[in-house]
Amino acid sequence: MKLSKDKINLIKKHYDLNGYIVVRGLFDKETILSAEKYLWTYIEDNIKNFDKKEVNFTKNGDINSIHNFSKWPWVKKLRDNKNLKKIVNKLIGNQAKNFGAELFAKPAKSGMPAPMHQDNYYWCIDNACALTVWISFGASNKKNGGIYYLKKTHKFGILEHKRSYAPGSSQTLKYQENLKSFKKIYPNLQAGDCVIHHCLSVHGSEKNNSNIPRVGCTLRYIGKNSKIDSIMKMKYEKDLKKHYKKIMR
Ligand SMILES: O=C(O)CCC(=O)C(=O)O
Repeated sequence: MKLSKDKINLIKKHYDLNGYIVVRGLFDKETILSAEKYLWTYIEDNIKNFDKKEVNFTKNGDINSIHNFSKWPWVKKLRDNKNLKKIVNKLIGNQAKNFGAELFAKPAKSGMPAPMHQDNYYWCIDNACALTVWISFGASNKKNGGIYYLKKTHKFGILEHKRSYAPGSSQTLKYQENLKSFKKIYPNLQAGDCVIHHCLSVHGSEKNNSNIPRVGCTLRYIGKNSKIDSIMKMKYEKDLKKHYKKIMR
């Protein structure tokens, strides 16, 4: 179904206001089912080709996340969704460029948390003109470690972070007590729904203690004129080295 101009304008209005927006049924369930069916065989066939640092396992040895997942052929198919293209270009405000893809597989019972953070602390985009489309492959909610947001925090600029030593999420907000007055909002998602968040929106996710896996894949975008800020990146990479030194011992 083609999204109307009015609907896209409304999506932008809510995204600008809150720093994230849920888009229900952006992908039909059959598409997501086909993608997920192929996902696990693709991982099995390619596990040796991934950079070790990019793959995180739970204590049970199941895959929790893969941080450079752009080569999965379904990434291109998902990106080609016409409604998605229109929304992303509208939200970014100029022609959007691809900026990678990730898998957050968060298995039942053992799926690991993503500590509270802002994506741009990792990405280091100079004008913070960047976003993530988090696509749900099944149920994602508070019970199974669904992603949460602190509303309107994208308006604060970049906040201080510190090393978290959490596998797959090396950084977390340094002064979380300052954000205690913000309620965590857990979007309740089904297969094919997605949530789009600004790269400065504070967000995270908790452990998956439930019996239901919480699988999602992200598509990331930056503005046509956005660049990586080399000073921000140098600082981040210095921290990242220390993170790996500790967790890969
Ligand atoms: O899927 C998750 O649990 C975390 C995802 C996340 O932090 C992100 O997409 O930036």
